[in-house]
Amino acid sequence: MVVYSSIELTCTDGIAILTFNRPKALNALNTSLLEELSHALNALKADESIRVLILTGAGDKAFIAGADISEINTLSPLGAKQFAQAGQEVISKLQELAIPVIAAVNGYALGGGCEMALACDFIYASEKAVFGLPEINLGVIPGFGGTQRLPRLIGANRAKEMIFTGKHLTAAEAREIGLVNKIFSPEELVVAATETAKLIATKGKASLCAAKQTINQGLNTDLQTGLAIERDAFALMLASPDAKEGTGAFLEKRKAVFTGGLND
Ligand code: DAK
Repeated sequence: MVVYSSIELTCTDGIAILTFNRPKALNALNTSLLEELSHALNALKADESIRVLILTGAGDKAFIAGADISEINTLSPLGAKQFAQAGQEVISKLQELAIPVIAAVNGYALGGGCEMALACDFIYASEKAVFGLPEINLGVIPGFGGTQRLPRLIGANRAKEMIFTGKHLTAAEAREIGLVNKIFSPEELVVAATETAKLIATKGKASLCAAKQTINQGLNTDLQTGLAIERDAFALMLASPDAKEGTGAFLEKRKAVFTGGLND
């Protein structure tokens, strides 16, 4: 069991909860946190038993209040490039994780924190959540994928308004524009995310991962290519042990029990 200092990782019944754990700095992203996150994502990728990941923040104020300003303030141009590369790599690694990932945003999700949530498959928020890309106030622009993932999710016009103004959005405003799926009280947030994760974890791991990959690949291509990707993935899934179990269980009028892994 690896002991981390800037994150916490717990795994129960196939559900991993990764908590950003620098509450005194509102869980701001520094190099050490990014390195630990990268390590944890590698470990989760290698663990066949993990079916869903939830990300959340320690304390009651923040998911992640952005990149650690005290660290980026000291960076040389080369250091900034290395920091950007580390951040982009780890956030891409998160987005490319085969299993579903839910962001449970419990407070400030600003800058790199908002971008971290955007790399998850969907976002649940507490009533206290605040979203924003305030980089423009620092004289820079989003550097961890915000200029690319936000417009894909909420549309270019709304993304431009958020990025040009740097304004904060409440949880309700974020839900209205499709950034957030659902809102809960702070106490219920992780419980609700875990309930959804448990439901997802009852599905076949291979078909979950194929659905995620197909949606993500399709978003970056034209409809015809996307449909071709879907056809191939569908055919592959139909040949899987989980498809035999799922269709067999329906015909036998019983509940399906999916035990297949990604290598079956
Ligand atoms: N970094 C470091 N420390 C932070 C922080 C941050 N982002 N945000 C908050 N803190 C610290 C505060 O300094 C304070 O520490 P102490 O003074 O207690 O030691 C503590 O957390 C509590 O914060 P406040 O006292 O400010 O709390 P308030 O409730 O008054 O305000 C706030 C909360 C979230 C509105 C405020 O803290 C705030 O505006 N924080 C900064 C938000 C922000 O601008 N975040 C950065 C966005 S820019 C790059 C790629 C990507 C990025 C950078 C580079 N490369 C291409 C190189 C990403 C950039 C960003 O994320």
